[in-house]
Amino acid sequence: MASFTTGYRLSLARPSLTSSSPQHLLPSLNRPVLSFSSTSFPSISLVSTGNLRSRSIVASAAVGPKRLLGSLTSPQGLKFAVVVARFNEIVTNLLLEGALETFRRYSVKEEDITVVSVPGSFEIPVVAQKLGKTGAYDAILCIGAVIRGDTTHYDAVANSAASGVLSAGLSSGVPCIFGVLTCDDMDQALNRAGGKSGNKGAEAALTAIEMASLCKHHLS
Ligand code: INI
Repeated sequence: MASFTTGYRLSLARPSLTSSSPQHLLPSLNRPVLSFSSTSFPSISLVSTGNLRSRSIVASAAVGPKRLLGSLTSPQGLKFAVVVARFNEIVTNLLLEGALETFRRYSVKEEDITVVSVPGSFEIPVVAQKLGKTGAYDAILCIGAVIRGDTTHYDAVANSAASGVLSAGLSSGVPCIFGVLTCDDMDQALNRAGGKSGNKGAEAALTAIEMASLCKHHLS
């Protein structure tokens, strides 16, 4: 039985389970902090008990469903494209910096990253789809900033970007990650681009690594 200070109690029946990346960088503590290096890991069942503060997750071999989880710690060989909009580039440059810094921190090599620039967020989906269909990338990270301002253009651009990025992923079969901010004003955008609300570009890069790993190592 191994105990984690997060409040998870985890019993491992086989030593092939390894703890994953730093926990503060995991998307949610409600997810088990495990990663699997190959598809040969044993079936596990996760049983959640207790309240949120003392949640207990028990993993045991040979019972229950196989769980697939992308790894943040072994990005070797994964290739990424980043499609970044120049509209509101004071914001999108910061998001891009955050994403590239995260890729660096998680040992993604520079030569495995291609950055493609487009005029605005509306143009992101078609390029993401084309990049996905080349088969050269394991995930496409889409970065933009749509800021409401005074015009109704906002809704059209924001909705098109969101549904377009979704359909680019579905039609190409390559995860297309939505790193497009949709904000009421520039202050809010800057807060989410490295200000007090963190950097959404960095968060989206983590999502890209996890999804690329999941799809390449477990779903292809
Ligand atoms: N593009 C953005 O990325 N963000 C915006 O806030 C924005 N606004 O508000 O107009 C925006 N418009 C441009 C759009 O993405 C296209 O480039 C343009 O419509 C040409 O297709």
